[in-house]
Amino acid sequence: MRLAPEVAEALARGGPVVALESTLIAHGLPRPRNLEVARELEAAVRGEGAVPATVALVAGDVRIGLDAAALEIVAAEDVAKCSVRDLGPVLARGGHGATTVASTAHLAARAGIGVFATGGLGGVHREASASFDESADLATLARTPIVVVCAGVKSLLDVGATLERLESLSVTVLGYGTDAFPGFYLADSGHPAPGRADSPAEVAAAVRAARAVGAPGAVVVANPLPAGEQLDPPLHDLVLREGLEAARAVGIAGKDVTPFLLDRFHRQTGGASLEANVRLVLRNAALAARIAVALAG
Ligand code: PSU
Ligand code: MN
Repeated sequence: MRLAPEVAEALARGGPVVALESTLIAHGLPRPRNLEVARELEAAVRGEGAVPATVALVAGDVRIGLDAAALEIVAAEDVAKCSVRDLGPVLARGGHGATTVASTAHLAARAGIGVFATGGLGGVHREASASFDESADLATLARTPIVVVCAGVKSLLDVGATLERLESLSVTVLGYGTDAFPGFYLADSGHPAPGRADSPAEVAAAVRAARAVGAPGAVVVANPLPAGEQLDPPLHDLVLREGLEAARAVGIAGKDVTPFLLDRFHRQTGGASLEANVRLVLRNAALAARIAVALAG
């Protein structure tokens, strides 16, 4: 694992560090906006007094904190989407890889980082009872002690089933300033949040208490977009229904489903979903930094 000097220095003094994932950059956002957003995410973390550590595989190395050249590789090239099971083979052949929530959380925790920001978690896909398609994000969070700030789970998933699996897997889930579990592009998924916290200090207190009793997994902080900044709900529902039909019609399956539907959303909403996606990840990065500061204090 190669830690950027700034990240290594912050961890050595117990300072606040926020991990950021790279699948969101490589496969969740269109070029060239993705590179701008990657830089804006790092700036949002710095703006709240923490050090950003974007995680990726670059030429066969695990990198925790990317320099400008490495960030450009992740944003510009056709890098593989790597979950935890893909790390070994991609590293062994000296390849590049974009890390998902699962692999970013795993690697960040190993590096000693306690807080991670993303857009939306992976989860249980619709029709998973037939396809068995459930993101490795869930099982990984069950055994990875890290705080994950997200805007809920991506609305293209079965949100209710994902919340049930998070419960079975003993993953703590807190709505941030809300009793409603957020719906990624939408402020409210229609499901209640299992728990609630209203400040970074409250999140930090819950995390410390969970660690003190040996709870092994992640604490998910679900941070909603304000209602005024969400995607128009009827437009969302229409584009989602059409997108799910299109994915089925052209035979998109497995790890290609999420990038296919996100890209389709961005095109079918005239960029409105892209703007909502960018806003929510930036808000999550800033909140994650405030939580990291609270935990370090
Ligand atoms: N959040 C976003 N955009 C994304 C993702 C999250 O705003 O592209 C990525 C994350 O890396 C997550 C992955 O781990 O989607 C889930 O993919 P799958 O459903 O194939 O497990
Ligand atoms: Mn999957």
